[in-house]
Amino acid sequence: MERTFLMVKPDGVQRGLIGEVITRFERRGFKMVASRFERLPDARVMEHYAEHVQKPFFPGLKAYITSGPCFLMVWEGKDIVKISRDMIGATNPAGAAPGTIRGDYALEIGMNVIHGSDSVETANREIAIHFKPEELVSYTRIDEQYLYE
Ligand code: DAT
Ligand code: MG
Repeated sequence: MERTFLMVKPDGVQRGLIGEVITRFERRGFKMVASRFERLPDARVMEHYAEHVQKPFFPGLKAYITSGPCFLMVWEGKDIVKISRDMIGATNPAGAAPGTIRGDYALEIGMNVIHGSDSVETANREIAIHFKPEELVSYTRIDEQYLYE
C-alpha cells in the first residue's frame, strides 16, 4: 500500500485548519499511520526543501515554514500520492481549483496551508527525513472492507 508525507504548514496551524485537513483525508478513506506536532528544525528544513535551497524564494520559504509549529503526518492508501496532490491543489492557490484544500483555504503561493509529496520516490524520501521507521504504525481500519474491492 502506498504512503505519502503530508504537513499542515504554520499558516494552516494558526488558522485552525489541522482538523479540516485530517477530516478530508479520513473521509476519502485514507489512513493516518504517523503524526507529530513540532516547529521544524533548520537542518530538516534544508533537507526537506533540498530542491529549492538555491532558489530566490527560499529565504522567505524558510522563514515562513519555521515561523510556527507544523503538523506532520504520514498517510496510507491506494494511489495516495497522486490523489492527495489532487486534493491539495495547485502550488499557487490563486490557480487552485475550488474543492481542493488550497483552492478552498488559501490565496497566495507563500502561504499555501499544506505540503504533500509529489511522487512515490519523493514520499519515501520525505517520510525518512521526518520519521523513524518505528514511528510508522501498521494497523487495519475497520472500514477497509468497504473501501477496497
Ligand atoms: P508544492 O508545495 O506544490 O509541491 P513546490 O515543491 O514547487 O510546490 O514548492 C514548495 C513550496 O515552495 C511551495 O508550496 C511554495 C513555495 N514556492 C514554490 N514556488 C514558489 C515561488 N515561485 N515563489 C514563492 N514561493 C514558492
Ligand atoms: Mg513539492
